[in-house]
Amino acid sequence: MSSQPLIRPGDPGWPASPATGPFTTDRDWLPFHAAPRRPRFAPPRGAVDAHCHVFGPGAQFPYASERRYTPCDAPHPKLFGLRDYLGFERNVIVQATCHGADNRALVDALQAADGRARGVATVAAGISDGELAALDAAGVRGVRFNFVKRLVDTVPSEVLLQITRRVAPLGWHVVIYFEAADLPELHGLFATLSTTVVVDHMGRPDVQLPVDGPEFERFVTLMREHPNIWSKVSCPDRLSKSGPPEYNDVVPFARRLVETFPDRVLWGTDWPHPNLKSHMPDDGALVDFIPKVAPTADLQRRLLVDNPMGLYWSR
Ligand code: 0GY
Repeated sequence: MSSQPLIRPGDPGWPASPATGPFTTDRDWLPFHAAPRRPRFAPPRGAVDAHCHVFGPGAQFPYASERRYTPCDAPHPKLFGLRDYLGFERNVIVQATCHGADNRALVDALQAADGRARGVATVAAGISDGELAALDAAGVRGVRFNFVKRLVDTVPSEVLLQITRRVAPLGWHVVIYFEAADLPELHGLFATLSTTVVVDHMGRPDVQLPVDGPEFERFVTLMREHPNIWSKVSCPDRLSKSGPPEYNDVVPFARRLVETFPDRVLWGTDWPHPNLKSHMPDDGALVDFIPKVAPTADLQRRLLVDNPMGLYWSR
């Protein structure tokens, strides 16, 4: 149980503070929204924010030397305060690249969550069985492989397959993050992963291309041909050209996945929204994106409750 009180939007301590410890937040870093509004859409009981992060605080959980960015601190009392404020009950916290394969901030957040958070870690090939067991005990249920070149160095496929073989017996899944343009090159690797595989942010489609055009069709076909592949219909703020607060150009892409694969989709805020350059989304507006892509109560319940509960809270 956390001894740290939650910090909600509207509380004096809510607005972002710079990285603490020996760290300096990047000069062009956009801090998370200082005053998100309450969403109009009320998530169903038991809703899960299945993609979010914790950053530091740097003084306690140092950012990794190999990181490509230094964020503002975004500690778990704020993440859990936002969870309550937006009407969610649980979080899936995804290890961010600024912490590399040092999962201590993630584990600390999981241990503070009183069973209401699960984690997706980043692990190196040399991780011991004992370390994997400790992550599992803390609530980690997956590993993340990142293929976005601005965020990480390339890891050889053999290493990723070796890690997959190590975590599969624990019942963990693999989360993959890549750009749509790189899917043809990565397709062979993804097709060989035998665990459940969850794709971040719909494989980052170019939403200026048609929703039934070759690029997005390639992704839909990947999901159709591989029933173990799921997608998060998250991050309209990263993908949209039409912009906030509606992100209308992203709606057809997310809605297509929700309607075609209703039992293999997840949704998340992506708080605290690393590396955004154009604007910082209002988290309340992001929640109001949900009924546009999952228009019925049944689809909303699967997206926000049944699917994440089955994947992350089955034991
Ligand atoms: C996201 C997206 C980004 C960053 C990371 O781990 C990360 O650093 O995932 C991004 O920069 O697109 O899902 O948070």
